[in-house]
Amino acid sequence: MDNLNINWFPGHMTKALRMMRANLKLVDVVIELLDARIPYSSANPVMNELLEGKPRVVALNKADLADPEWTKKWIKHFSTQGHQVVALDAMTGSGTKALVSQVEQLGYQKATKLVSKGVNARAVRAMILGIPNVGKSSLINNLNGVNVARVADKPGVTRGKQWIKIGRNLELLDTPGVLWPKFEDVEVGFRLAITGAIKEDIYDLEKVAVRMLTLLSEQYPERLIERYNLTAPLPEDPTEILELIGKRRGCLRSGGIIDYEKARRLILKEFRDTKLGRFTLDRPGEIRVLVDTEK
Ligand SMILES: Nc1nc2c(ncn2[C@@H]2O[C@H](COP(=O)(O)OP(=O)(O)OP(=O)(O)O)[C@@H](O)[C@H]2O)c(=O)[nH]1
Ligand SMILES: [Mg+2]
Repeated sequence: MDNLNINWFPGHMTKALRMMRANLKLVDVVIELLDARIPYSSANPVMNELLEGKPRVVALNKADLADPEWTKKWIKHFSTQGHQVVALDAMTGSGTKALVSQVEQLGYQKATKLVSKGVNARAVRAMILGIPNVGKSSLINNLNGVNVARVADKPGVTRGKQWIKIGRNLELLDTPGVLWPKFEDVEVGFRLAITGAIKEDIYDLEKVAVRMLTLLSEQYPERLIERYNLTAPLPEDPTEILELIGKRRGCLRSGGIIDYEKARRLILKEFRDTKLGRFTLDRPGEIRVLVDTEK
C-alpha cells in the first residue's frame, strides 16, 4: 500500500484544491458524498477546512450495499454532530428526494438573506464533493434524469462545467469536486481497496484479501460460514480461511494445490457484489479519529 499516493501528491492535489475553492465560492451548500460502507475511510481529511463553515449535507451513498443497522447508527452519529445527513442509492435514486429537500432548506436561509439585501430571489446552488468512485457522477445523472455526466466503474473519469437545474429551486454544478482520501492511514487504504474505491493495479491483492478476511471474520463471521459452508469457529489465521474457501470453491491448480490468487479475487468480487450480504466496515466509535474532529 506504500505507493497509493502517487497519483495525488502533490501536483494533482494542489490543482484540484484550487479548482474546488473557486467552485465552492459559487455555491450555497455542499453535498459531501461518502460511501455508506466506509463513512470514515471515504471522507476527505481537509473537508472541514475547505468548507470554512459552508453548510453541508452528508450523503451516505451506496447505502444499498451497506448494513442497514449501521447506516442508522451513522446517521445518528452525523446528526449528533449537527449535520444534515441522508442515506442514498445513486443508482436507483432512493433517498435523492430527501437529499434535494435538505439541500434546498439549507440554501434557502442564504437566499433569504440575499433577498433581504435587495438581491433578486434565485435558486439554491449546490455542488457535490467526494473521493473517486464514491458515486458523484451517478448521483448527478440520477438527479438530472438523463445521462449527462459520464459514469464509469473506474476511479477518475469526470471532466468539463455547467449547471443542472433540478426542479425550480435548485441548481447543481455538474462538475463534482474530486477529493483525495486519507492515504496516510494504512487501514483506510485497505478499506478503500476492499470496497473497490482504489484501482486494482496499485494495491497488493494478497494483503488486501487478508485484511478483508480478518475484518469479515471479526465483524460478520456468520456470513463467511454460511456462504462458504465453513464450520464455526473460523480459524484465527486468515490464510487458513482463504484456503478453506479455495477448497470449497474449487480454486485449485493442477495437482490439487490451492490457487490462492484465484481465491483472493473470488472473495473480493463476491464481497463487492454483496454475495455475502450488505456490509459496513467502518463503525462510529472506532478508536481512530472521527470524521468531524479531523483537521
Ligand atoms: N450499488 C451502488 N453502486 C453505485 C452507487 N453509486 C454509484 N455506484 C457505482 O459506483 C461506481 C462509481 O460511480 P461513479 O458515479 O462513476 O463515481 P464517481 O464518484 O463519479 O467517480 P470518479 O468520477 O472516478 O471520481 C460505478 O460502478 C457506479 O455504478 C450506489 O448508490 N449503489
Ligand atoms: Mg465521476
